[in-house]
Amino acid sequence: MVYPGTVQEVQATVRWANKHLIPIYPISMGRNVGYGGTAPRVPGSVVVDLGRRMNRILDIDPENASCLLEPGVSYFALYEEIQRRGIPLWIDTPDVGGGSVLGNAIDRGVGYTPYGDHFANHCGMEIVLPSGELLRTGMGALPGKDGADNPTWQSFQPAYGPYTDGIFSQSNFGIVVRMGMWLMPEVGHQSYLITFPRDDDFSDIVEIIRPLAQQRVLGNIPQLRHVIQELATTARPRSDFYSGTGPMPREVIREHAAGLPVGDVAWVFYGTQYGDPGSISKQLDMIKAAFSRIPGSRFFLPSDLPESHYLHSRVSVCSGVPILRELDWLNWVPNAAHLFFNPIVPTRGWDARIVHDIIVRLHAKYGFDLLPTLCVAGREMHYIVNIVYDRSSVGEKRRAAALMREMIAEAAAEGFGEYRTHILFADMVAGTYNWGDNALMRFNETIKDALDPNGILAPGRNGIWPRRFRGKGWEIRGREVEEALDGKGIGPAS
Ligand code: EUG
Repeated sequence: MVYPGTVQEVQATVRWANKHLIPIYPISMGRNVGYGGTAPRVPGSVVVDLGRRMNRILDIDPENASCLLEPGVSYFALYEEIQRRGIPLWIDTPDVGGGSVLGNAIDRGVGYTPYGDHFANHCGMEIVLPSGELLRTGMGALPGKDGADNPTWQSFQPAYGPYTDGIFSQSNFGIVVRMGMWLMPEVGHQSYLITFPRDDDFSDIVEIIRPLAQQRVLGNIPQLRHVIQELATTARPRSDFYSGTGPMPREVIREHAAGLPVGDVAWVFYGTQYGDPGSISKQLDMIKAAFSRIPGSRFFLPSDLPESHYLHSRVSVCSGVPILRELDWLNWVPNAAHLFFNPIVPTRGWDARIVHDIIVRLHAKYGFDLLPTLCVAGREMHYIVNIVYDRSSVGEKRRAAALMREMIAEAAAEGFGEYRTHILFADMVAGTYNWGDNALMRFNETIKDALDPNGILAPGRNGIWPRRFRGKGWEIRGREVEEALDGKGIGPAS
């Protein structure tokens, strides 16, 4: 591990790695839970921990409503600093607030205020390239007066020429050491939930969400959850509800849901509206009218539900207050760890059903409870599956890995691909984006080899292998995942 404290120390580390041909693996704060945490893909890599010492908030600009951050600034730290200074701005936090603002944005994470698309709300980057050179993108490329930062670096994203920022997200082309983020002016907000009684209401719910989202009646990216999550977000273990093995039967979920605040339902929609009270009330009228087309749907405000109900946590997250409540479902099994499977699915009832059916069938086949959360936008939804497994059991880990592999392959065969994945599945997911004889990966490899000829920066990250490693047995395309779980690791030597 190295803990650089300055940009110059990051550059020195990169130059050292080039000299000795030792792979380095930058992390920001290393949470990345469900996606591989701090783990480098290649054993023997030096992890460059940018979070420990490069954790300064370099600027908060109340007029421009933006900030400039180092990689080690967490959602909590940014939130607390804005509160301390009394600035009426919101941050946007993902479900779990312990991670890095910069790291989540360049991994293209999601939050739940109107600024929830984190990458879309970043503005300007400073990047250490694999050569050790320093690059500023956007307006930052134009020097400010007398050596100052450019005054519009955090105001206009693309500036002039090719828009380079995208290639530094979900990649191993550079180390982002500074990044601007836009902040949202505080506004009134009202969270709510709507329940639907039948599992088969799924397609109709999706069809109703689509126009509401496209018209921007919905205020944020809402979440649609299955009622089993009402059990899981109580933080109680699964064994409180069911002592059998295999997925919890639907009747058992029903029986326990009946005793919980929203009752024996199938799907729960979590939304939030923004604005002044009059505007919110009009928005809610439209939303209630739209969903009332589904017989038996019911609308709840936080005041209708006990203080312990998960909706109260959504009030925080959806108004930019970071919390950790979402991790409660890790009590579900003993020694819990988790993996995410996240296909991008059109916001259309029919397509959603195809993916949903694959996921339901394969969870049953491999004996895992399906804990789905759908983050629904107007044209696509991130279908988030949490596979929660007992990490002390090699057998469960193997089953979880096999489930992942099969879901990736079956979804791809129907034309659906993941937006992000765990480091062990990066090659497989990258391999599904293979249109035109792998044109996209060949393009990525061309950039990788040009920028990082020694292949020192995060080899294998997001499935991109530098020439020095390519085709030598590092790629994980199949059963090697399960085989690696006995602790021997993966690579040409194992
Ligand atoms: C969640 C959402 C994500 C993700 C991982 C987890 C939510 C869990 C939209 O992206 O990548 C409840």
